[in-house]
Amino acid sequence: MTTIESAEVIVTSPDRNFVTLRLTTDEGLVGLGDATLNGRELAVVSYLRDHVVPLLLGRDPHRIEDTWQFLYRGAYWRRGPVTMAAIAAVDVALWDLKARAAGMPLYQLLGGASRTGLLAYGHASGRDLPELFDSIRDHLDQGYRAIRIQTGVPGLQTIYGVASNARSAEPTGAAGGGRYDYEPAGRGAQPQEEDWDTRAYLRHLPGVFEAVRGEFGPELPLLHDGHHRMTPIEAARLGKALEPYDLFWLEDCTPAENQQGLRLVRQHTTTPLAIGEVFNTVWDYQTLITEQLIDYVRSAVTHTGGITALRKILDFAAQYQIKSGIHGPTDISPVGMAAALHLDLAIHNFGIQEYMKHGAKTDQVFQQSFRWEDGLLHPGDQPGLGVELDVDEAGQYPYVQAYLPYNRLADGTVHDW
Ligand code: EZ4
Ligand code: CO
Repeated sequence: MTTIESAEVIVTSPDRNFVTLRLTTDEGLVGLGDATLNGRELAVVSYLRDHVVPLLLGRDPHRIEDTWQFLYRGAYWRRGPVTMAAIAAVDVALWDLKARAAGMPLYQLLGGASRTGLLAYGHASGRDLPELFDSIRDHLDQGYRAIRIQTGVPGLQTIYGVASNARSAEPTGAAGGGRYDYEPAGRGAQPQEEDWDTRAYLRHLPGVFEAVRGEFGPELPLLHDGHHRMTPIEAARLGKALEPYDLFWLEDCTPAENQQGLRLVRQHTTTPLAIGEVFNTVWDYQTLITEQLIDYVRSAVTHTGGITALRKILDFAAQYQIKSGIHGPTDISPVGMAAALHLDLAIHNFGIQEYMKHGAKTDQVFQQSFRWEDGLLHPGDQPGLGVELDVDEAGQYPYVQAYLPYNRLADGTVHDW
């Protein structure tokens, strides 16, 4: 029997922090898993190094389902982002290893390709309309066929999703400070404070979409991320106001820990809804899926227990005509992104994939084999995930403390970010 001989947790910060699990078998087979949890990276490092790695050594790497159940049920303490990110890293590394052993790209082991390529959306943003239009054109030139729209709001200084509002002294911009790429984490010892005003946002946003449709026409799929800032009734109002602009989806319109809150939104609007990037198990979706309160599942492979678990969530969602919209910001490493692309290609109920380019240094640390073809993404045909980690290069970039920002209202109250 092949056994896992070593399990290394590799932390690197080329353009931003990434945590990678590398498993090696006694026969020299390797598997990589992404364990990055933005702003809480070292908690997952400790979970893996101190509590999981000792359990992996000597195990049969081919028993993926059994290892998942062992780590999930064996811990006794279930769910939560740290636990599920750690389990995901092991799960993805085992799938990578198995596919490399089979000499096949991972999507073949998941059932083979269900399509020729993957519709992906990029992040356009601007403080005002001219800047936003430039950013949309830039993304169209890069080949994107679907675009997320985030803009500044008059009266607010800094706002989620707008790249040109560089907050940190040393911007960690995804493309090395590139103008349009939004990197939410700021390096430094304290999180950056942003300001928020829901009424100003609700007044401003419909006009932005009207202008974008006026300039770019009716066909281009447009998305928007509300980033958990509205109450259900505010979200309902926004969804209704955006109906004339035919959004592909409105994301995280309200925090969804209380899944029943989405009933209220759904009663009022036909704008498609996407939720789930902060979720980590199928139980976070139970009401949302069975009552068909959402249209897209937003989980990342890396934050939901890996390919084994997300595949099950998406198969469950498929019975309710709900599709995938896998999370893919820069805080998903190239390893986690590759895992998403293989899963996307294989499942039937694929919807869209979020895709942001990583920085140049990141691309040197992680050699990737995915490709763009006619505006569609494809994970490539290398055995496994198709990603190699250059450990020497990774070692050039030690961990740098970084946090996600947080919000305050005008009167100083902390608000959801
Ligand atoms: O803010 O991944 O849809 N994408 C997002 C992201 C999240 C970050 C947090 O780490 O909402 O930009
Ligand atoms: Co989001």
